[in-house]
Amino acid sequence: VQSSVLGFPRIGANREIKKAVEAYWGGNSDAEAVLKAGKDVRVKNWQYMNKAGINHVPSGDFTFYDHVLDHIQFLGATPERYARHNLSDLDTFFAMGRGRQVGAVDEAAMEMKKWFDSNYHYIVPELSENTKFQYRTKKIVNEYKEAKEAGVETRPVLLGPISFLVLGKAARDASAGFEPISLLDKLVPVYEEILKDLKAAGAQSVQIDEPILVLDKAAPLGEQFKSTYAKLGPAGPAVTIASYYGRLDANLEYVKELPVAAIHVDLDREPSQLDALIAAVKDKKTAVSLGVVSGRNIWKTDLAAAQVFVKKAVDALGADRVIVASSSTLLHTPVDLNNEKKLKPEVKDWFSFARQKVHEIALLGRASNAQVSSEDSQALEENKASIKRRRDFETQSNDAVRQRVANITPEMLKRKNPFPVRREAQRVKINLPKFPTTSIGSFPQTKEIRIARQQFTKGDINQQQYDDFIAKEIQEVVRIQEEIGLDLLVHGEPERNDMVQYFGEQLEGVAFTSMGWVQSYGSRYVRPPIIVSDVSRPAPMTVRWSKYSQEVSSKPMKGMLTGPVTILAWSFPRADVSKEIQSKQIALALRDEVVDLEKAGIKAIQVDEPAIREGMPLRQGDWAPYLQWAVDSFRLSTSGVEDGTQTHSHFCYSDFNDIFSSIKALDADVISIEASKSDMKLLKAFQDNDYSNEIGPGVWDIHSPRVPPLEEMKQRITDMLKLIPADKLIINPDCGLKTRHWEETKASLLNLVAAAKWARENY
Ligand code: THG
Ligand code: ZN
Repeated sequence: VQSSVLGFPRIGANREIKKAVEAYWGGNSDAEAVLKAGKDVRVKNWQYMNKAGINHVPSGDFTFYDHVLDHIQFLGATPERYARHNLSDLDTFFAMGRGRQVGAVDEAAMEMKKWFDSNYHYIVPELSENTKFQYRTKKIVNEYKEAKEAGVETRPVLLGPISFLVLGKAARDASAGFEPISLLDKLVPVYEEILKDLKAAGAQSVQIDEPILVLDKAAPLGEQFKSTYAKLGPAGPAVTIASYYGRLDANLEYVKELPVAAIHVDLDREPSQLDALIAAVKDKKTAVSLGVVSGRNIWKTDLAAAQVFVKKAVDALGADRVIVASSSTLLHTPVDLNNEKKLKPEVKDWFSFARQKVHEIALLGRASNAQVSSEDSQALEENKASIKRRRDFETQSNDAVRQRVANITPEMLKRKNPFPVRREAQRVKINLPKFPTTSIGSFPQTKEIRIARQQFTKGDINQQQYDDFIAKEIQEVVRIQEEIGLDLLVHGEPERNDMVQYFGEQLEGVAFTSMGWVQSYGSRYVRPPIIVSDVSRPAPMTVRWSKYSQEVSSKPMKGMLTGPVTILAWSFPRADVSKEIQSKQIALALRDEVVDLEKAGIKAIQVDEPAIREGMPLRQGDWAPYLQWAVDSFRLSTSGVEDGTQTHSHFCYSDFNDIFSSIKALDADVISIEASKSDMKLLKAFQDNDYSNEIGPGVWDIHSPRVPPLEEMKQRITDMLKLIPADKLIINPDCGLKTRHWEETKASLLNLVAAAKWARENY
């Protein structure tokens, strides 16, 4: 039995890569320093895994921004608008990832999309009939050689050609009906070249990731997989084809026939696929790579349970055909639990971050070969004891919370009256004008705000000083909104770091880390909260500042919360109870918060669910139960208020044509959506589906610093009114403003308010 890691976090244990690339972007260092920081992190990772005893250590998975973007570049698929500037490879790479406005060059970034059902974003390849793939840079073989020089034999990792194409999109110059997969015959020869090059450099094996194998859309691609791997299988080093994040299901029928050395499956997400896999390869020579150590969660692995899986495979296939592995790349987990100095020891004992997982995998490998040293058997005993302590804790849960979830009634999921009745009550209570203007919630997080928060965290200023600072910020944000003439105000959220972390820090049953950073995109990282037990709200979380903001304004104020589905999606969930239960526990805590806000005089409350789409199961057959509990959770959190209190929700990624009935079922009084970039197709769906509540499709794309002119906003409103009744239309930007600067924020909001005034006069 051998051991392998499919990929390791590339941010560095102390966020070295963020620091290096941001210093470079800011003009405070040079390319040499960036490249050196990259090499240092890579070498550290390789040596760490090697020393731990991992047989297949990954190389090539490192990136300064995104690994799909690396592939775009080294496969020669850099769009011409970036290639034409004759920048260095590094600068061209960053121009694609984050855009570039330097001198004569003014290029926007390429599109970014959520990676499977995770909170990671990848850069979307742009492809057309004109794409000419070539073996453009030697990143993969160079990193293999670099590892070898550092004394570590590695297994290079590539994103497979079929996943690369399927994850891409048609470029603007593609002809109508163009399908990226049609480029497969042009792409595979480049992969063959890379594999030959790797073999020449001495690589024994290579890992080719085809994560799309766990999606429904891979079902019709059997022929493409067969023809591709008929070439890649024998081209160079021994190929392990890796699926992860889900189950192969029927795709196993063709995957088992591929001429590869090994097939990897994710047994963390889908343990049930082991039997089918063993049966599928039993009469062949193919080895199985068993993803038993989670790449998606931070729980210590139950090694005894994992050993049962391994033994089953060894008994059926023989030890030389079994590999123990991480379920997926470890990219989604923080680097090192030992960096956490503030976690309670009994809680810390439950967790395992990337470095700890490496040891679990290596230990499982040795244990499966009956090569346990006395140290190893002690580690196995300790693991058993730790898992038992965790299980004991789980059963001593918060009974009151569990009772409350068990006692949820259908009435609790419903507002007191249907929307038309609520609407009249809200007209009386809030009295907003026609075409009311509002924002999505956050206002610019300035340098001053970040500094004050840092000073407070470090203890350089005390609670009183910090609170005074926040109060002053809120006053200022309120004053600016009044001056601009907005109708429904917000407090601007200066007191919040991350919209999920902020709530995680205040909820009981949720642990948070000080160094548990996980890459979200490029140099942007998040620290996901960890749900460790039953969740409840020991005290109001947002009432103080919302109430304060209402006290300093005569205009109505909107309360701002993150919804239960999103809090759960952007946290590490616990593994012992269902997501449905966890989501409903969070929903009940938020329900109390919503009611408390209402009691404090807040007349409109927004509960954001930007993650509702990405949280969907990867297989369509699994959607219905998810959507049911997701919708129920949202309704549970928002239905405790009186008719006159207006509930809002916001969705960042409004790609929800296929889940429209669920969006409708949320029954929020007002929803704001991103529509400024996508065309009016989305709004047509609202009309076609008889959506009857109020809608605010963004009139301003806040993801760019550009100030949209008044005429443009008027035109957008005119277009919207063709599909949305005048008495249902809200005027707002398409997302929160925390990443924007004040200058463009003020200018754009002034135009937005002027556009609404114009609409009132003309409609
Ligand atoms: N919070 C969480 N997940 C998210 C978002 C979020 N996923 C989707 C989307 N929003 C991702 N966007 C961002 C945008 C900015 C940052 C992270 C994710 C960011 N991070 C700071 C950094 O890396 O410097 C650290 C922030 C902090 O102090 O916590 O700016 O909004 N959970
Ligand atoms: Zn948004």
